[in-house]
This record gives sequence, C-alpha cells and structure tokens, in this order.
Amino acid sequence: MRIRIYKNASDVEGGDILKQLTIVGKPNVGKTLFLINFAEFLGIKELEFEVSALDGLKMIKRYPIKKAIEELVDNNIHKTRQIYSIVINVPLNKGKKSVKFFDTVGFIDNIHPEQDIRKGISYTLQLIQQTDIILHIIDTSAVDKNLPNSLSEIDFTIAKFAEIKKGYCILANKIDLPEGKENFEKLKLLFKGNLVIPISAKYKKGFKEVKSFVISSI
Ligand SMILES: Nc1nc2c(ncn2[C@@H]2O[C@H](COP(=O)(O)OP(=O)(O)O)[C@@H](O)[C@H]2O)c(=O)[nH]1
Ligand SMILES: [Mg+2]
Repeated sequence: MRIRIYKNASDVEGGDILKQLTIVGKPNVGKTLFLINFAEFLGIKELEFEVSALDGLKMIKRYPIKKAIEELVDNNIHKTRQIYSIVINVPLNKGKKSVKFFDTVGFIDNIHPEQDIRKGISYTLQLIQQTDIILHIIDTSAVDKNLPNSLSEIDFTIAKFAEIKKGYCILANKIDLPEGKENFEKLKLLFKGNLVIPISAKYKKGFKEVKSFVISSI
C-alpha cells in the first residue's frame, strides 16, 4: 500500500511516498517490544503511535520509551487488540526515508472466540497483503513447547502468504534465552529459502542486521 503524505503530516516532507512495514507473529513472541526498542535504536525518543480501534476510530498516543514498554509489553496474550502504527524516519546512507510500522494482533491457530480478536487477525492479514515489508517474529525459546507463543502451523502459513514479497524476513527472537541458539539453527532449516535473522528484542541484538534489511527493502 502506498500513501501520499501531505505537508501537515508530522515528520514527513510533503509529497513523500510512505513505505509501510507490518510486524506479525503469534501472541507473546515480542512484536511490541521489538517495535519499541527498534524505534529507539533508530533514534526515536518519544513514540507517537496512531492507535486504530477495530471499529475504525483513531487516536494519537504519545509515550516515552520506558513508559511504552511498561504499558504495552505484556505476558498476557492479546494485550494488543488495537492496531498501533508509528511513522519512523529510517536513516539511510544519504538522507532518510519515512516508514510506517504496524504492530498487529497476534495470530492463533484456531478461530478465536472473541470477535474483536478475530477482526484484528483479519485486519492483520489485509496488512500483510498491502504492505511493502513484513517482519515475521518467531519466539526461539518456545519452538518445541506447546504455548500460545510456540512455533505452529500458522507460522508456516504466514511464511507462504508473505514470502512472495521482496521485503519478507523472519526475526528469530529471544535469542538471549538458553534455548535460543539451538532452536535458531532448527528454524533456519525449517524456513530454508527465507532470510532468518537472530535477534533479542529485549537486549537490542541483531538490530543492525534488521535495519540493513529494512533499508534494502525500501
Ligand atoms: N528474554 C526475552 N524476552 C522477551 C524478548 N522479547 C520479548 N520478550 C518478552 O516476551 C513477552 C511478550 O512480549 P510482547 O512484546 O508483549 O509480545 P507480543 O504479544 O508479540 O507483542 C514480554 O514479557 C516480553 O518482555 C526477548 O528478546 N528476550
Ligand atoms: Mg503486542
């Protein structure tokens, strides 16, 4: 999806074409923590999120980094019910490019009983189709477990759905945890043919590589 930005949009020069990036994955894999810490890594000090409720209502919420982590990152599944998006100026070799990042409602394998979550998931599918870059987060610490954040069929479905895009890659998150390294090798084999980058959203590891990937896709 391409959006023409007009002069009054914050941070973005008039007439720029805004690239869009969607962060997807199961609940609790670290999507929100990745977005917040990656934004900080790219030089953002205060996060200005556009929050879209599933009924289409939009509002702006501003958070300093620490506050965003406190309020938005959680062990509860489906903390993120609305779609949060943020425009970030990604620094390039020369100049910068504005990218709109979307944080999404986590995918589950079955049909969720709550209508809000189902709507969020279907909106996420639309975003995958419409945006230029897809960062698919997998929790390396939960690959072999049977938890809401474990690797499952839906991850392979997302990969099939998204890999036709030039800007698709898998972020193998929580590499800081003991199971991380071993499972990373497994993931690389399971998703042969896709780019898989090991990261720790918590400790900001692998972010240089993710930044290079984003820059090469915009
Ligand atoms: N050890 C570790 N924990 C992480 C990492 N990334 C996320 N978490 C934790 O995983 C949980 C879910 O994170 P969150 O960003 O809310 O996941 P989301 O549901 O995918 O948005 C939180 O308790 C985070 O602190 C990581 O790289 N390492
Ligand atoms: Mg979240």
